[in-house]
Amino acid sequence: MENIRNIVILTGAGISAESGIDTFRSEGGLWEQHRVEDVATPEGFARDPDLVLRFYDMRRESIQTKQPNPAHEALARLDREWSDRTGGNLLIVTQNVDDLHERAGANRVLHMHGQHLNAWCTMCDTRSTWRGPLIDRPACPECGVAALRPDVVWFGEMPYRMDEIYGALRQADLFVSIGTSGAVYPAAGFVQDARELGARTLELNLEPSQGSRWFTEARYGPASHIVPQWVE
Ligand code: BJW
Repeated sequence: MENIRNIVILTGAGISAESGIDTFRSEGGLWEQHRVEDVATPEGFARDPDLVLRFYDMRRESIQTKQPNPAHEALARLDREWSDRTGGNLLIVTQNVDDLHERAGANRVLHMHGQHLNAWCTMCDTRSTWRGPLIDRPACPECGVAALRPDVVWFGEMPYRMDEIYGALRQADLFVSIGTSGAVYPAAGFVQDARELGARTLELNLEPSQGSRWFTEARYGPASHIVPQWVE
C-alpha cells in the first residue's frame, strides 16, 4: 500500500456472511424470505409495526450469538495499526447493523444504516442500547413513552453521518468496498465519488458487484480469505 495515507473502507453484508449472518440479496437471503416493502420501509412499519418489530427482534437475538470472522479481525488490526504505521487515517463505513467490527476490536466504525443494538425513541429522539425484544412496546427509558423502533435506516430514510462520510472520501487515497452488492444508494455511489476525487478503488467481494466496472482493482473470493490476504 505504497503512497497510501488515508483509506475509507465500505463494508456490507458479505463480510458477515461467514459469521452466519444472512445477506440480503444472495440466494436464500433475507429479501427472499421477507418483502422489503413490509419490513424495511417507514410505510411498512406504520402499516404493521408488530411484523417489523418481530423481524428485527429475531435478527437482534440471532446476531448476538454470532462471532467476528477473520475478515473483521484483519480490518480491526489494520484499523488499530494504520495511523501509527503511516500517520494517515482509516475509516470503516459499514452498512451492516451488526456489531462484529467493534467486537473484533475496530475503533473507527461508522454505521451508516444504524445498529441493531440501539432502539430509537421517535418521541424524544433518544437512542438507547437495547439487547432484548421491542415487540412488547417497552417505554423509552428517557421520556417514558412507548414509541421505540429499531435504530436502523429503512428505504426512503436518510443514512446517518453522510457529511462525515463525504468528508473522509474527499481525503481518501484509497477506497475499498468489501462484501456489498452495490445495489443500494447512496453507498453504491461512493466508488464513483471516490474515483472522481482521485482515490484508487478496490473491490473485495465474492463476485463482481453491480458497480464492479467503477473499480480500478478487484479480488474475488470469500471475505475471510481475501480480506486478510489484502491486509497482510
Ligand atoms: C460475500 C460473501 C462472502 C456474500 N465474502 N462477499 C433508484 C435509483 C437510485 C436510488 C434509488 C432509486 N430508488 C430509490 C432509491 C434510493 C434507495 C435505493 O438505493 N434503492 C435501490 C434499491 C435502488 N436508497 C435509500 O432509500 C437510502 N436512503 C436514501 O437514498 O436517502 C436519500 C439520500 C440521497 C443521497 C445522499 C444521501 C441520502 C436508504 C437505504 C437504506 C437501506 N436499508 C437496508 C436495511 C437496513 C436495516 C436492516 O439490516 O434491516 O440496509 S436494505 C439492506 O441493503 C441493508 C444493507 O445495508 C443494504 C445493502 O446490502 P448489502 O450489504 O450490499 O448486502 P447484499 O445482500 O445486497 O450483498 C451482499 C454481497 O456480499 C453480495 O455481492 C455477495 O456476493 C457478497 N458476499 N457472501 C465476500 N463470504
